[in-house]
Amino acid sequence: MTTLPTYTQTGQTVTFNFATNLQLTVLTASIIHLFSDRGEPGTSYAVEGDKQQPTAFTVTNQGDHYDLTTAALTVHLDATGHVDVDDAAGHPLITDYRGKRQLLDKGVDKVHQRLVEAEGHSINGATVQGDQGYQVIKALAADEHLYGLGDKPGYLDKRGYEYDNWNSDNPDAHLETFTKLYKSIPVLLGLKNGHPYGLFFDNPYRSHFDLGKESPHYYFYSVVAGNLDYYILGGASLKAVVTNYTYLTGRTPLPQKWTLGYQQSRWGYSASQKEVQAIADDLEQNDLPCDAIHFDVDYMRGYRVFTWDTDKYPAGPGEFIAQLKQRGIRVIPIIDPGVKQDPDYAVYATGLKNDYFVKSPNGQVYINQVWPGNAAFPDFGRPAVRDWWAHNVKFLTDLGVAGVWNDMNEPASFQGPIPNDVVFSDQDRPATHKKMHNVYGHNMAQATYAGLKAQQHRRPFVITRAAYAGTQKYATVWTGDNQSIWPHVQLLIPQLCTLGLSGFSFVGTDIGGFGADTTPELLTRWIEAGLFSPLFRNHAAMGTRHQEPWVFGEPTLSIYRKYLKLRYRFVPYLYDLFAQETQTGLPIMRPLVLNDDQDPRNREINDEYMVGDTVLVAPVVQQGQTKRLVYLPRGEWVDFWNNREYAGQQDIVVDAPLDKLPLFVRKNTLLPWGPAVSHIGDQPDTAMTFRLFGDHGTYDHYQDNGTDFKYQTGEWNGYRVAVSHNQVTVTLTHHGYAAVYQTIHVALADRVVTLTYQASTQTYGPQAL
Ligand code: MIG
Repeated sequence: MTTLPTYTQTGQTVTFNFATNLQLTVLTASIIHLFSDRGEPGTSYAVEGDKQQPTAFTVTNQGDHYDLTTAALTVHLDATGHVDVDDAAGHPLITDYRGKRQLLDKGVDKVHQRLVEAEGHSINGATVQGDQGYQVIKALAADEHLYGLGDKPGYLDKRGYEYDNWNSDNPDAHLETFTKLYKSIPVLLGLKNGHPYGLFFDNPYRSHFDLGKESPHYYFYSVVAGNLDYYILGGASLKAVVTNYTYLTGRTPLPQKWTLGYQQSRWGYSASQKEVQAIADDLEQNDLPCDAIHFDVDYMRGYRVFTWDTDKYPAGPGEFIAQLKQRGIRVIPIIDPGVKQDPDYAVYATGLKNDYFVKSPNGQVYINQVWPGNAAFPDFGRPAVRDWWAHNVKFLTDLGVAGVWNDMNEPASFQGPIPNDVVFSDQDRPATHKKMHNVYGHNMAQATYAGLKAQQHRRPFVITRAAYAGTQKYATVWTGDNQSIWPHVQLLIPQLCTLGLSGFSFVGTDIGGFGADTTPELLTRWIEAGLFSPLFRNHAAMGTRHQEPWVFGEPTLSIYRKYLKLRYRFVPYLYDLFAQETQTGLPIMRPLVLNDDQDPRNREINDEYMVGDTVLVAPVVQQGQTKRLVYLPRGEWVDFWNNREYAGQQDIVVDAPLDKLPLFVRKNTLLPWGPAVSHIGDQPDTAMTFRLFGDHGTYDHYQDNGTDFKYQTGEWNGYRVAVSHNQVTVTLTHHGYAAVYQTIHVALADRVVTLTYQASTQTYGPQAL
């Protein structure tokens, strides 16, 4: 029998003396870091700052293994280095698989395999490990569900599929056959026999997950290089696991309130002032609320980033942006990483002079092609390059833009992929594209965030396509180039919910579909299905059929308008959820399983989602369907449209004609009900309405100026609204923001009760019923 290794303990780190040392660091009772140094220098891009909290734990020798025990987890480590994790009650969560992998038999012999692979097809998706890689194999229970991994397309439960982490821009229709997309977020959430846990593999190199596809007995993670570096996450519920994961990798900061409004986009609008003007006019004339128009690559001078083609903007871009702003419309321009190779172009010349671009191994600036033709790629891993980029953002903020949309930052390239050995920096150390690829978009987003923050003193609005774990601290994400096909309106539910489980709360898809031609019915169902996606943007590719809300006439226009107006009613609720999210990491759009992981029915629902804890959305995602089955989770439910009440834990059939999004509210819920506005201004609201669903309810509402960081020094108000059988009360639970609501309306089933603010006592008199 192998004997147990000795160990040393320094603070909360225990180092076990194997041939290659294995370190366990207790960060909190529910977060344990497992690390084995395989010679890779550098620090994490996902985890910033010291996350260790003073935590009690014990290490005990159990004869054939050690137990490292905290209040929430026990890690068993045996003499051969196997790691098994139980929760505090002794339920196994994570168990090393002791057997050998059994490669999937795909019915191909060696000769054919070589032929097929020579044509570029992959037979066995498993990462080729090379001599620097390793794999981690964990046992699967018969009853085990696996969630997470960011934007991977497919279903909520990822068990039975395989995935790769290598940020990729692939224009084909994203379906469950895809193993990779734009983002690499190597976090798994599991429910093993109903017991929740998480595993976060913090290694940016190309990695692969096989989640019980190769075998029903195990799942594995493999990676081409880097240290063994992962986090064991516990928690009494999936919610607690998400809270722990976002404690570790960070949370989406509170956004500006207007960013929750509707946004209109199409690749091509920004080719001229006239075209954008026409869109703004149409929005207004058609009574469609809207907060932003996005400017795709066409506004630039020959696709040169941080330039504006002033010939196409007779008013001048600054003046035009100001005019739109006056009409309530903000401008979000796109910025790609590729800098046009043009010695007469200042951004390129400066980057070249200061050595800010990535280089071929021979020392020459590496050039590939993107929109501007030949282009150089900023070395975003370096702090100095991020600072430079942040400073470049000033060109746009000086013109008055409201945010920046980062695209192509996988990084994508038109002239073949960037070779692995191109020299990219890892902070100030030379590294390779192989290592830095998956964090390129992350670092670009961070630079953009820093630039906006420094110049605007507002909460930065950055949208990014590529991301790594932790990018949620800097950017909103969208799911890239979907298509106008029914499978993509279906996909938005599990995909956005999965991003939420993976730490990304501010997410959205291109409503109507980016590629291909939409249909009136598809567009209508999309605005319904995506109604609560925090990023709420209609976007389409140049060359596709137009899909602005008015182009199909009636009834599309009226239905679309009805849902835009409904969205604005829900904005204060969404904003409250964001305020909570900054404390809990819990996403806005949630799969049912996140709110209740103990109801087995919730564990595989792909066509319903929840907004916070109280709103249930069951969109129609099939062409031609006008009725659908809805599973109502535990509790009691009120049909939003007709107040009919239902008991939970049953399936009901609901009518869903084209103009109806099936929507339910948990019985006895109060919700804030925003004003009917066409734009979300920076002016404070003087009144707020709350709507009661059911007979009684309590609600905590958050208010601040919706724009800057003053809330962090206490400039916010908290309100507790309560409706009981005999009275309505509103309590100002925190008063730090001067613009307190003067009036509060509470809409009950049969009447509206109004309370007025008494400045002298800072109270709202209770109202007897
Ligand atoms: O190669 O800028 O995903 O939203 O409209 C395409 C043009 C580049 C891809 C983005 C899309 C954007 C488009 N871009």
